[in-house]
Amino acid sequence: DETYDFARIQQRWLPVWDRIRPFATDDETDSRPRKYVLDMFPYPSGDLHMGHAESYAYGDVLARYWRQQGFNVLHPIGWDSFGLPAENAAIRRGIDPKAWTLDNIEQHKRSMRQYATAFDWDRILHTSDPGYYKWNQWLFLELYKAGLAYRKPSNVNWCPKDQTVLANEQVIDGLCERCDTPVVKKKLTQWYFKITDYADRLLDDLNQLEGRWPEKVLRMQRNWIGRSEGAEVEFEIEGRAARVPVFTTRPDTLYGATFLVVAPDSDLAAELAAGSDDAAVRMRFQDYLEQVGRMTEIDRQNAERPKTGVDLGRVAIHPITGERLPIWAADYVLADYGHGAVMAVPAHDQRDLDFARAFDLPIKVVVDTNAPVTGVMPMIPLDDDGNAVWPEEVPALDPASTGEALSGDGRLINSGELDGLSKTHAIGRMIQLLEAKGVGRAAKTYRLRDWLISRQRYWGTPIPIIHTADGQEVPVPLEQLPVELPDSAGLDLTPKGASPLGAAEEWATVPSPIDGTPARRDPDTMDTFVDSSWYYLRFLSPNDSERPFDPKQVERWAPVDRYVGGVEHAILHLLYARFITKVLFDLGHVPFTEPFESLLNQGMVILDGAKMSKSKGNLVTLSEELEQFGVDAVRLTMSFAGPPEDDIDWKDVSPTGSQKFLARAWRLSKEPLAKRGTDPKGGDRALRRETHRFLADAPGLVEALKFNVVVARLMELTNATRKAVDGAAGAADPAVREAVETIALGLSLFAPYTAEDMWANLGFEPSVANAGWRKADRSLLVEQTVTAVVQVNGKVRDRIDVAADIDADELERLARELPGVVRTVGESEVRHAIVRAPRLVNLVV
Ligand code: ANZ
Repeated sequence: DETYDFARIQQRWLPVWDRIRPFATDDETDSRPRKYVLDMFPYPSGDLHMGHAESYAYGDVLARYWRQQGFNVLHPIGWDSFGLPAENAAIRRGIDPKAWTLDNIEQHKRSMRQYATAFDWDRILHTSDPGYYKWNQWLFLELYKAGLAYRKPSNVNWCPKDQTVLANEQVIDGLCERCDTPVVKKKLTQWYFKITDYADRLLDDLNQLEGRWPEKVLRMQRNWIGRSEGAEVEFEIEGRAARVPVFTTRPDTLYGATFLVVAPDSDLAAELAAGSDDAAVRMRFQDYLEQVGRMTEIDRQNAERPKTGVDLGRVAIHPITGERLPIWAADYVLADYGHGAVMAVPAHDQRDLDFARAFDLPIKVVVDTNAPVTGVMPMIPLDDDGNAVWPEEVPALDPASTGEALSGDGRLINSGELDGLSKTHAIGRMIQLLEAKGVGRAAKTYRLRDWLISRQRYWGTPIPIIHTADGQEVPVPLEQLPVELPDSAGLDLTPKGASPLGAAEEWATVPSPIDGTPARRDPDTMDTFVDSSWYYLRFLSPNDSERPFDPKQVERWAPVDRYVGGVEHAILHLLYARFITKVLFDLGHVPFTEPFESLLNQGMVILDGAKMSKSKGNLVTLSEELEQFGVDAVRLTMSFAGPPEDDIDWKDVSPTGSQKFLARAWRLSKEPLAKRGTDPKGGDRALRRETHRFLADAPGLVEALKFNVVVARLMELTNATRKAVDGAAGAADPAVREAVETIALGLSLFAPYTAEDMWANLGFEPSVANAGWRKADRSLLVEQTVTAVVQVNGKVRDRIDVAADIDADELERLARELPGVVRTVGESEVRHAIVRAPRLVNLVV
């Protein structure tokens, strides 16, 4: 049959691959160099969609490429199968989350197999498997023992609709990331991982990833960690024993501090208000606190909003001047940043200025922002004729009337010993002064918060802690892990603000590991980001029941060479995985500190410039595309669309075009070609050059992630081959066979079914995926060639086409291998070689 029929080809090769398992990774006996290519594992909800198809196409190009290059490649897949999607779906349909999850995993597996993903099917895992989450619990206990897991009561982000706590990272513009409900604050006792201990390392180590991770991701991580450098300044409070610290990035402006502001929802505000003699103050504070509690995070951080606040009727003492400063509570100060309190410098900070103007508080200028800071003249703007345009007048240093804070650099004024210094010098000097007086020091603060891992939901890893009747928390002994989830039957999973596990009486009641008296299991489950923070290690020994990962295999494979996935994980997942890797390093479990050597974030598949979604009704369904165009055409289209990090508008691409190209390539394999193994040397030279150019260029292009260029080059090679077949060379020219074999090898990265079928047509055994890349013959790459004459003892014995710029050594080497030369020289020894590159070689024997 001479027509390209993708459905028939798919049917033909799937069972063969099932049998020969081309992507099983044998690591015990294999001494080839290794590559670990990892696709972010999916949530098993619904069938695969266009986004998966794109991402897996790219991961596969890389995995298949390294295989062809002779590497032992690990390319595993699993499912991130705990979490709200499963639980919510289960609640809506009244079925067991476990059954629902397993069904979805089966569906995914079928679709991935059909999509011909190059996964090692012997290493699959899913995180809701007790054999997996046992090790989440182990990990939790490792952190707990190291003092990195702790419980504290705190104001947490609460989604009133999902009835669950959210990490800061899951609150997007004040809304729940899942359901867009405004998030409110709620006081709860929760488990945290102390990621803030690692803030500096998480930030500084990003420098190592420069050039290997997308710049955008590095920037997002840096902003998320948000290191600010400045000072901690302590203020004495009248009627309070301990001083109150504030964090400031501008200690140089301390002389301009005219009041303090504390976050209303901080413990300090409550304490200060309670300590006021004035009952009216106490009442006003209570009212204000309630008002603030009703507000969403978005409102609160909106700088445009009129400032609100209450005077707490308390007095702070300025640490340098001894002035008495009023203390206010206001919601523009956040309870969980810095120390939850600020020294307000209204002349130089806009928020403080707005507040001071609203409540008529003093404003004191301490930096002359008109004064030049360097010895050099300030830049004077020039007009079109090049004449200096002198400012009409120097702007007034009067923020009280202009309403504009003077935030720029300048020279210090009204600041005692700091007068005349620039901002930078004044910051250094002030820190010295504070340190000398023992009332402050250089300090850093971070936007990063500790990682809240408690969830009041059923479908997650139970936290392996037991609470005794007398209030102690006791780790579940290792030999009792996993703490398995109780059956969901009979449990009410609908969110109520407390974990459904607490109601599983039989499960929750256990004897205390200390003395056997009745105790209770912690009812919360872990954030699923714990599961995905280390899964890349589990793939190395997924069935090991003795330990989370085998150190020998870790040594062999980890860290991941190439991680492929969506930019939506740029912050949360990657930050947590980096953190956990550093913890595991510190605890001696892994020998490296970064999990992912390089990262590829693919763009989105969109339609008509818009994100696809069910609700918008602009969904392109993967299964329908596959049905219509075939797996290979869809995969090829993804790779051909453009650089992988760009979005693909499915309106602008042509799976039909891809399909036509594949048919053209495939038909070449059906031509009456030269016999397998025919030496291509005498074949059509122009075509051979095209073939070897492709072989030479494709590896660099794949490694630079220019998949689309590789596909374009394959199209060119296909056209050139067709021309040779239909032209003077003819199908039987050995250069044609060489070209078609090369096309099949190249296509094996992008269109595995077509490539396999071509390979079979060419007379080879499956699988083309493991055939091995061919080395380009360099001598064919240059356009300019000359024919060199090769003599033995002065008699012409052979001729060879070589590059015009070939060097003498190379020419001699090639000459010695020529059949005519080998025949003549026989066993004799070449005593002398006269080489005149590029035209003549004379061997003297
Ligand atoms: C005095 C001052 C003077 C400030 C000045 C700025 C300019 P970043 O850069 O984001 O770290 N701040 C400190 N803790 C705060 C909190 N819990 N809530 C709201 N604001 C807080 O910002 C650091 C600055 O933000 C600090 O420096 C403090 O105001 C304020 F001319 O102190 B500054």
